[in-house]
Amino acid sequence: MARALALAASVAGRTRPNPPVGAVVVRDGVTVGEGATMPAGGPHAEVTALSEAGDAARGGTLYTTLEPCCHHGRTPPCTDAVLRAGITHVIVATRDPNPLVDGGGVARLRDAGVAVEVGDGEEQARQLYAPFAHWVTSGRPFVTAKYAMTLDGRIATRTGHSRWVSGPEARRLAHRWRDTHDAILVGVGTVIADDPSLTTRLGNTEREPHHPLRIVLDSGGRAPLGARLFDPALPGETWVATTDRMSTDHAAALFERGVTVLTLPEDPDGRVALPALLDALGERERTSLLVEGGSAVLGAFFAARLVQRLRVFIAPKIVGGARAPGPIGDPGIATMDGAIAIEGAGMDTVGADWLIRAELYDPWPPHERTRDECSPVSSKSWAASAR
Ligand code: AOF
Ligand code: ZN
Repeated sequence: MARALALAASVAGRTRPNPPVGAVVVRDGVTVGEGATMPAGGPHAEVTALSEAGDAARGGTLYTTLEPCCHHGRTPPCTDAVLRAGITHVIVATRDPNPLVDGGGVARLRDAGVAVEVGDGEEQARQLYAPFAHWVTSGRPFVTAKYAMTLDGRIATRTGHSRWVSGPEARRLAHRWRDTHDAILVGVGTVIADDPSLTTRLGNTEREPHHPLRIVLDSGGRAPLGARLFDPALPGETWVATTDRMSTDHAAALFERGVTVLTLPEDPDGRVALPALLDALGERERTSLLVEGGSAVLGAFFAARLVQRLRVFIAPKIVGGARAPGPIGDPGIATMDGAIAIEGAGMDTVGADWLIRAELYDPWPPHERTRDECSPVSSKSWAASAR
């Protein structure tokens, strides 16, 4: 299962909207086939592993990080491929949170006489599939809020200087998060202040980077056309999420640079309505969104309670200053009893910095709602009825 989880991690960020799965076929103690999920429409992990194994799969064991699917989506059910291959044991890390599967794959295999065990590597698998679980059940991307602050809670000095708060190890880890996300978002204030490129840089020792879809929240069209983000030479895509307040000339100039302009409803303060943005991203099959700031944007996401996961670097340094900004902007909470409570946070050290990790919401609480048969509906008709 460790090998299957490593295969799954190797394709994280590259399979949307499908969850990244790893599968290994073992026969008489020898690995005879391996696979990882291909981009949507391509074969699932199990199918690749089974076809690599060929006849050697007969009587063998399949390790898979996610329950084999039993429905007809873009591809046929993996359970059929498992049965055809003559596999007699299946070890699954966790059940598929997709309501079309959700236990139906395990039930289908057991009905056919295959011995199925669920739970080996479950904790790691649940971490990996939290974004997919959230998207497939809510239709919106799973939101991770990320920021780096000093020990006195500042994300920049009083002059706005912010390069860098955290050290090189923390910044490298942040690039690995970009690598596994479907989309990344900043506000127009960050574009004006920092002129970021928001690409993924993994260093030359690792794999080919995946560049998430870059999104700028810019309700009035203030981001300068010369910003790095609008350079047509950048790898991957850039979108500007805006409202009717952006002038048509500005929208046309962005379009000319290859930028997609997404015009969305306004919230009562005249900013882009975040629920509408998340719905639009979910419909376009973006399952995970990394929100990198600045404080106005993080404030809006927290105020609307739209954050699922928190990743905070704390640098052992102090800058002070009553006007030096903190990570979460207006409006803020009035009294301590209204504070957003963070439970079960964990801490690691990353270089000289601390990393606080917390889950604000479990998209996939343990539940007994296990299907005892496969769903008769196809993904398409289910997705249509869910909206
Ligand atoms: C698996 N193995 O490697 C993955 C699975 O449209 P399709 O046919 O590609 O099916 C997508 C669904 O299959 C997806 O929503 C999830 O429930 C499951 N993903 N299942 O057996 C895999 N990626
Ligand atoms: Zn499948």
